[in-house]
Amino acid sequence: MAEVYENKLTPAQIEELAIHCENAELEAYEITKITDDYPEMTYKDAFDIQWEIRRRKEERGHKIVGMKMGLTSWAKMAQMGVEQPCYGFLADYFSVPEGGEIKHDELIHPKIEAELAFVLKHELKGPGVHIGDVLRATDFVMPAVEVIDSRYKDFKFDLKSVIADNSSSSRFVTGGRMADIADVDLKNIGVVMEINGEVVQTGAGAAVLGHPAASVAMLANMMADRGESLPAGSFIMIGAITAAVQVNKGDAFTVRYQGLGTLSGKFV
Ligand code: 0L1
Ligand code: MG
Repeated sequence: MAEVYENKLTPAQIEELAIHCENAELEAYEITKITDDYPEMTYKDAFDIQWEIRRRKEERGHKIVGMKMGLTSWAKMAQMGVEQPCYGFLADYFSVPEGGEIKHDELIHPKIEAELAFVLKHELKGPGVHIGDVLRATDFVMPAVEVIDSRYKDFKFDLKSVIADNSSSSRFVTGGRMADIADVDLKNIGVVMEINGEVVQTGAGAAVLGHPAASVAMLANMMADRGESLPAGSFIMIGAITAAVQVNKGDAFTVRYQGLGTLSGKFV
């Protein structure tokens, strides 16, 4: 796709849009989707904006502690009206301890998603990475819950706007039991999400691109478009197994993962 390699925005516009999207994240206010004002922008522009946000955070001393895939289920792509998955990065301050509190006021309109995370023991470098490569390179898998918080008003966006907004990344919780992939039936693993003690979502691993490892392979191949790879030790969230569920101040959640324990947290 030529749009992955071409810019229509200038470096100054990319920097300005990175500041625009990042300020909305840091100060928790809504913006309209940026393609409304820049309809000509390409996928390359969108990823350049995301990578500029990442550079700005690193410049301020933050560490990038992982990557996430988003929109990896066909149901979610259809629901959000987009045509392919996307990726984003995870900064150190996105991480919330297991059982911890998430400050609702720091976010705009958060939703939670039940996910899994892969941790690599070998580098994955695309193009051409497939599920077999991912399984061979995986050290262990573990449960993860993502808190997404699109900066766009009413979660109304298109794929380019989402990519520029770091794929709605905001917080994540991980923990539970780490497991060797040989001990987990990744396609069939069941998850049950409860909010305030009520079951609100259930799902199975295959909801993510047919197999959770396919999501990691896709990430490695997408990053190869920029000459980037996933080094050994990378922490990668694969995208939602369940639909995203809106959460309010005071809500407590528990996500049960078949054979891998539970993750919980509270919005305060
Ligand atoms: O799947 C996800 O992690 C969400 C990606 C961005 C789209 C959204 O905010 O729903
Ligand atoms: Mg997600």
